[in-house]
Amino acid sequence: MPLDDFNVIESTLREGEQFVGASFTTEQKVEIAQLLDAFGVECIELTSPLASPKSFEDIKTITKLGLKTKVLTHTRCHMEDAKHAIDSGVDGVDVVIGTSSVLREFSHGKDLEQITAVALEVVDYIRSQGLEVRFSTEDSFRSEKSDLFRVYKAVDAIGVNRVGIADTVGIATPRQVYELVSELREHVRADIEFHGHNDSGCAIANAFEALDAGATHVDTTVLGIGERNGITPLGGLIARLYATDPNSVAKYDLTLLRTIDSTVARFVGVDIPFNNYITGITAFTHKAGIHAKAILNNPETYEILDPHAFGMTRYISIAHRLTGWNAIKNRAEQLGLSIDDAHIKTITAHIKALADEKPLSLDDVDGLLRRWSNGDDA
Ligand code: HCA
Ligand code: CU
Repeated sequence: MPLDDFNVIESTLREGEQFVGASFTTEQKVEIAQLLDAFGVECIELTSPLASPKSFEDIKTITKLGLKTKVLTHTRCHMEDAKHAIDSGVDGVDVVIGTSSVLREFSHGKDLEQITAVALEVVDYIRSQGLEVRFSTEDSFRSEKSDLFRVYKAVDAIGVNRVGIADTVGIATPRQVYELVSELREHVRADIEFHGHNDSGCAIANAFEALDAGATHVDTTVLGIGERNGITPLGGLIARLYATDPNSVAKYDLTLLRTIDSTVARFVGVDIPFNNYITGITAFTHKAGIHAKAILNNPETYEILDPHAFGMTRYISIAHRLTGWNAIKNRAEQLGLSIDDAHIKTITAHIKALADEKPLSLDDVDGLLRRWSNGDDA
């Protein structure tokens, strides 16, 4: 597919609000919406207007910001919800209803006939009001495929804009996602959206497979925040797509990712994880001597993502026992010190021996290099 023609539905202001640490103020929501708009996401999804009076007011505020991105809200597949959603001024409504037997029994209590009937009524109503509408089945991967396709085909026949597949519990594997989306692609003409939770660590791979199989829209949140351990992270999806083809994400302002991640991290009271895609503190850090040497010769040896494309810089860690003389030589050059290779090798051996005794800092290494270049032997 259409890796050259996909859309991000950024749900930090809906799924992300379901993260335990999230309780955004109006000002914070506006800041997040504006950052995501500047980044270039195609759609943002906001919490249901029925969640609270403030949620309703905040949707109205955000729809009046004049953003380029489409503003969507998310509600149950319910006429009352649909009416409120339309009153809030959004461009479109994402509706969802559970189709798995466990949700049918313990959540809304409707059978498939009733689900189909209400889906048709709500989709038709939203369309009649001139808004875009998406119909999604919660917990799609624990639903009977025949049930899913029956409802999807019914709403497709009356002109739904998008159908959504939701891996609500994070159970799906990339292969299952690929197969379900491919089959659905053959049965509906509507756009296809994928929403994947990360309980078993497959959210990015699943979103990528969905796109590869013909999905047109992928849901993300900043840092992946959401219910439990969240969904496909925006930065992680971007990393995956960039690694496949940098052109596929050239439409976004990638240099904003760091500000976006750090802003949302601050608002929800967490740090950016050290190993986060692109913006984690170690994402572009190289350590072993062999890696450092190759990176210094040509960064492509060990980097599939160019840090500069994201406004980030690479860091080569040299003050440890795995260091190599090429990296130490490079550091001497950075410091403007002229030391011949034989001496650099001796200093490197010394650094390794010292690092076996105690943790070293870059200052320790710099001090050693300076002393040797002054003709001092220790
Ligand atoms: C939830 C709902 C949802 C909806 C996804 C969608 C999910 O459980 O809170 O609208 O496609 O994961 O099923 O986020
Ligand atoms: Cu979800």
